[in-house]
Amino acid sequence: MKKELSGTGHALHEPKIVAAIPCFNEERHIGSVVLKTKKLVSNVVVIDDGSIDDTAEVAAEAGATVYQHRQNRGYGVAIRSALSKGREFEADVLVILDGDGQHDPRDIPKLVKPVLDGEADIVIGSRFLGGVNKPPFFRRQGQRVLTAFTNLGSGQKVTDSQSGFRAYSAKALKELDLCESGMSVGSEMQFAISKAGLRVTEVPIEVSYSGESKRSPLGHGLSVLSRVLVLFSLRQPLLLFGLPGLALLVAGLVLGAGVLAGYSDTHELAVGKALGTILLCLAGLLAIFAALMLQAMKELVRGETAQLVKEVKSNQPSK
Ligand SMILES: Nc1nc2c(ncn2[C@@H]2O[C@H](COP(=O)(O)OP(=O)(O)OP(=O)(O)O)[C@@H](O)[C@H]2O)c(=O)[nH]1
Ligand SMILES: [Mg+2]
Repeated sequence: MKKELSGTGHALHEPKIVAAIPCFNEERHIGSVVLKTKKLVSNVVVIDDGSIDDTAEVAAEAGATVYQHRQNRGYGVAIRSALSKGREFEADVLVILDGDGQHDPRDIPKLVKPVLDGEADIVIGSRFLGGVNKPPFFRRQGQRVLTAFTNLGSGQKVTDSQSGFRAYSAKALKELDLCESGMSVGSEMQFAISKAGLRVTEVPIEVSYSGESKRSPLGHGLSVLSRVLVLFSLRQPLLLFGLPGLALLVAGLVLGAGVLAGYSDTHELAVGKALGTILLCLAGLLAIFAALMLQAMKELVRGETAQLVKEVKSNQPSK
């Protein structure tokens, strides 16, 4: 199949571009997504995550290679399967896009280009970089909150941490190591990108939000946010817990000093303020304790991983 990429001008061989499409009950849209996508890439793989409709049949009929999970295992697991299919197909570039028709496959060349040009390992299709069609207002605000926390926690700044339309280089396929099984995998990827030192860039994409959302945006947002906070706390415990803990402790001590000063002047205890002091100090100390414990765990795991890597490299396990 001929690729319609142009202007990349450096490939010594025809680059192998593979598209992977995670799907859960997408029989209505997947046929047209596959038909549009296969004009632009070498192979289309549909990851059917235990759909109970005819997603797999429709996708195969349209010309995709279908890889099926026996039961629904979640979007994150489907993304991991997609990355592993990219490695299996020895893709020079793997593009992942949604199977519900919200992404426009005609944007694929735009996503693939920075990887082929050697400028990026991961290209994120951003809904917030000047595309005309943006997600509805409330979902946009939720996505902004998730992106803000993900950026702060991972130390990697992007405009759309939740986008499901991305391109990956062969290097990124080799180095990305993910564990999340739900929709928080996009955020986890940002932490993994930052850890692996991969280069990221974003390009604007168009999205179509004409249909009803399949899940409650609030429930979805909160579940992703809770996972982002867990990832954040594991990566930067001192920032997430230590700093607020210190602030609470200082506020408690300042309030306590006021209570003591008042008591020495009037010999009357301001009970409310005294209780506030105790609460603030306890909360602060607890947060600082949590930060130190998490930091110690993080360093322990890092030390053990480094030791393991050393052993594997020298192939001589220590006694
Ligand atoms: N493999 C897998 N894919 C899923 C699952 N849930 C959703 N998907 C697919 O992942 C893509 C994105 O899911 P959506 O539910 O559309 O998520 P979204 O686009 O963030 O949310 P909406 O705005 O409601 O469309 C679609 O292609 C879905 O079919 C799942 O549990 N497993
Ligand atoms: Mg969708």
